[in-house]
Amino acid sequence: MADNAGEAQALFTITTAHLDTGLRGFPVGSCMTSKVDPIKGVSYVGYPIAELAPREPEEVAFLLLNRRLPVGDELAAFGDDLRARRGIPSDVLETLKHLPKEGHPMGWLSAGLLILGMRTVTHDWVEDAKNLIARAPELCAAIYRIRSGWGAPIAPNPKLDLIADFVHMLGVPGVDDDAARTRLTALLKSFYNLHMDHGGGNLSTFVGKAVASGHADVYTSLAAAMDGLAGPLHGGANEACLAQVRTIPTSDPAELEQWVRDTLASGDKVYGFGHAVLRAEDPRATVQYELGEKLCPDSKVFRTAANLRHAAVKVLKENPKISNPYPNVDAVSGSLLEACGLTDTTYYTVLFGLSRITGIAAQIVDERTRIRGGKGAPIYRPKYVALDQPDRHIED
Ligand code: AMX
Repeated sequence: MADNAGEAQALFTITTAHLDTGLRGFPVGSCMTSKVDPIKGVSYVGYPIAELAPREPEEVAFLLLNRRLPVGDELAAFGDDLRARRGIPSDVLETLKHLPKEGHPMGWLSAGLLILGMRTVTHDWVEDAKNLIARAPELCAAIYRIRSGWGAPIAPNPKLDLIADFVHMLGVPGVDDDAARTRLTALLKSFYNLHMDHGGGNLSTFVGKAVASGHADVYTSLAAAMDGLAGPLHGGANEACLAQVRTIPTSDPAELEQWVRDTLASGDKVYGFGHAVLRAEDPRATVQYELGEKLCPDSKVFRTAANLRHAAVKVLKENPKISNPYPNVDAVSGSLLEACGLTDTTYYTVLFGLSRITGIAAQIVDERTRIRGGKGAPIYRPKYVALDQPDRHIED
């Protein structure tokens, strides 16, 4: 498609029935970083997500930015490049201290991105994207620490790689020995890789690219993208899922099956199951179930989520209207985060955002500097059909 985008191709027949359906499934652009297959799930530049999950996050970020894996000393050089870009001006961190504590952490993230942009923007798409990828961990860690009252922000440690440094800068109370830190780092590296990108049309990515199409800078575009991610129908679902798992009184498989039946009968959703596009278990869930067996097999909340994997599918399959009875990415991620020491669910979307910033920034770079022979996509301007607006005149 991208190679012959100039030629008209019949991808879709648009009728009035498509109005007011949230652009669901409309082909509106091309994406070079990732694609979502209903059965196989997401792949980044052709690599299945399960193969990328155990890699170093810098390697996966390099893949999205360059559309190939690093070879030779390129990974080390990219790591050094990101390291050299770290460091948030102290007055930006100072400004964060004045944000309202009752505001949701996603509001803080959006505000933080705008403030950071005001101080550090270069207006070069590639430079700003890399700077933001390098600095987002410090911003997110500072948001956690200041808003939660954990203490002053912790400065980056240039000896550490991106996510190990994030864990260092978080300084999570209770995660204070080497074993606990190693466990949280392993989890967050995987979490970061799994959440980086998910095709071009998900709400936050679409919003980020739309704002960038007006030539707003990377920071402004990513702030808008994070506003899109914040809602419970998008990035906020992991929070809702853990909240539900916490209420389940049992991890016994037979009792879980009955709990699913009772939940459906009450009209509630079984969070973490189903998907608008996928029609099989999300490979990002599969990776996380396996990781949980390694990192926290005895955690009660993880055991409940792991046993629900089978009990829920069995019951949801009995309902023919449910297109996909299988676990999605949110089925177990919250349980893992809690088991590894991050217990405040209101920050889970910030962790999702920290990772998704990388994918959206990579897609913005593609759309602004590579497509249409480097000219970039024109400003977004979809058509809204005027309804109930006949020509009228004011009578004297
Ligand atoms: N529990 C209860 N009912 C469910 C269900 C679930 N897990 N999954 C689907 N259904 C219901 C739908 O609500 C819908 O009911 P309706 O006809 O009365 O409106 C019917 O089954 C058919 O839905 P569908 O075509 O299978 O899915 P969809 O594309 O309309 O919705 C999704 C997809 C994810 C919103 C839905 O499966 C759901 O609500 N799941 C639970 C919430 C959840 O886990 N969200 C996270 C999704 C992952 C992500 O994007 N972060």
